[in-house]
Amino acid sequence: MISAEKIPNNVNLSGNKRLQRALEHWQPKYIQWWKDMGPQGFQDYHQVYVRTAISVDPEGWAHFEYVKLPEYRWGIFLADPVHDRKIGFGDFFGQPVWQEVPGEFRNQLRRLIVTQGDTEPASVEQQRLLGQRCPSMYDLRNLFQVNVEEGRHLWAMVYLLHSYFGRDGRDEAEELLERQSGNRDKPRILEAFNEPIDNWLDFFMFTMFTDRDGKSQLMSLSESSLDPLARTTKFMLTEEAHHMFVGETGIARILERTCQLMKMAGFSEDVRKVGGIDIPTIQKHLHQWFSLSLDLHGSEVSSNAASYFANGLKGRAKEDTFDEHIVKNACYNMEFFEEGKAVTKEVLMRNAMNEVLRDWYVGDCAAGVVRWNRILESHGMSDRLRLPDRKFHRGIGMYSGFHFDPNGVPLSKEQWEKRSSDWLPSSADTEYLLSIMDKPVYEPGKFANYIAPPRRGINQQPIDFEYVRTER
Ligand code: BYC
Repeated sequence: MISAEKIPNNVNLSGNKRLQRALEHWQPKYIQWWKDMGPQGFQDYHQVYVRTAISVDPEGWAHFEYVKLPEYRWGIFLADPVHDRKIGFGDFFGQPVWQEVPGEFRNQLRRLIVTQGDTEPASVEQQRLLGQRCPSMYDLRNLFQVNVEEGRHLWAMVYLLHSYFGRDGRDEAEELLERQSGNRDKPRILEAFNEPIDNWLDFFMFTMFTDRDGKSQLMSLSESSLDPLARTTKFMLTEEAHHMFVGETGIARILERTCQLMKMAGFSEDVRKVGGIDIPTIQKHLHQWFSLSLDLHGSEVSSNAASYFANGLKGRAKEDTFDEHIVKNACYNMEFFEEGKAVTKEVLMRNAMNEVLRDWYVGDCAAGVVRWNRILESHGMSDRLRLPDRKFHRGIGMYSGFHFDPNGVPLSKEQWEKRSSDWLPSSADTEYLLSIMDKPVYEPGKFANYIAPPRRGINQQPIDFEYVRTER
């Protein structure tokens, strides 16, 4: 039975028979999907110290308890309404926001919501084997926290589909559980969500860079004229922040440990000899996940993006910080690549909205890399991590048919094939990473050799707290 106890919510679920009926049908399929495709080996006998959102106020969304993963209370929450909210951009600027889906934008909105929704279960699927290679109980708990919240983000999108898109929405909600990350016949919609994540370096890079695309996309959807979409995505952002924390501090702790091991090994030694992760390998994984996440912002010149903006469906991150919100005639200077050369041309700003959001995203990533480099600096290391040029290793958009090195220098196909394993993880790198992660560390307070402990525990608990306990 569907109840507010089982499904914490602030959408008056108990008074909404239509939504209850739709969820009663969908929820058992979701639980089955979670058991089949969620964290493997941690469904039946483990209790995890996780945060559950039970309301949107500061105390409510950070409620901690031990939970068996399939019994997590996936809830439905919208950020508080803004009184008298008006459309903040596009052709309908200044008009009241919509509480229902306008018929003419139904397909576009459904597509945006489905695309967003598809990424959430995809990431859980990508990460389902990681628990068996965890570097500590603290990290294991963080992985599961991220996983259950991605599950909740799927619920958030399914709530919108069930409430505002009738039969089509219900069908889409089912399909969200049918596509599978990496499946040849029914893959997930966006490319980065079909890539395997089988080691923890990939996981931390993913939560740093790909979850940050989640942040930029959710920020732009939280500007939407469809008020329930805006309020749903706004609340999702509070949870997204923790995911990026997991990624950023995960890499920071690996860097910390790498520096310690380098010193122990006498600086010139290969840190792999003492079981650490060398900086070139970290840089390669950064290249991989940053470039895949750049792709997630779509093509540089996009009529889809122009139309989303014009119709008020998807705005810019922090739309209210811009001076002008209609953006009809403004232009964007974009770097094209023609006949082997970079050429700057003006593009109508509305058509460049994917690139505008990508600019915001690159800035946010760059700030994180500066923080990582402070760790290297504090250990007296001369190595630095850096973001590659945005033309590097692109699979979507106008650079995708060409090859560039991490500095953005054009390369022939042959040059690229010769050198790409210097810049992107090779099978030997993956093999090495799996070799140092082959045994999970389940003892409270113990950490794998390649990663330093965190500065503090979760929810003011000690670092050696039993974050995941086993039922016998
Ligand atoms: N892979 O004009 P274009 C998150 C398709 S992450 C494959 O370039 P548009 C999370 C596109 O569909 C955030 N295909 O693209 C993070 C289109 O197809 P059609 C997820 C791609 O529409 C971690 C064609 O190429 N949220 O939350 O402007 C863990 C040309 O379209 C890709 C969203 O994405 C790709 N990467 O923009 C968990 C927000 N990129 O029309 C969760 C919703 C493009 O030719 N989505 N294509 O059939 C959107 O706003 C837009 O769909 C996109 C693409 C920004 C993704």
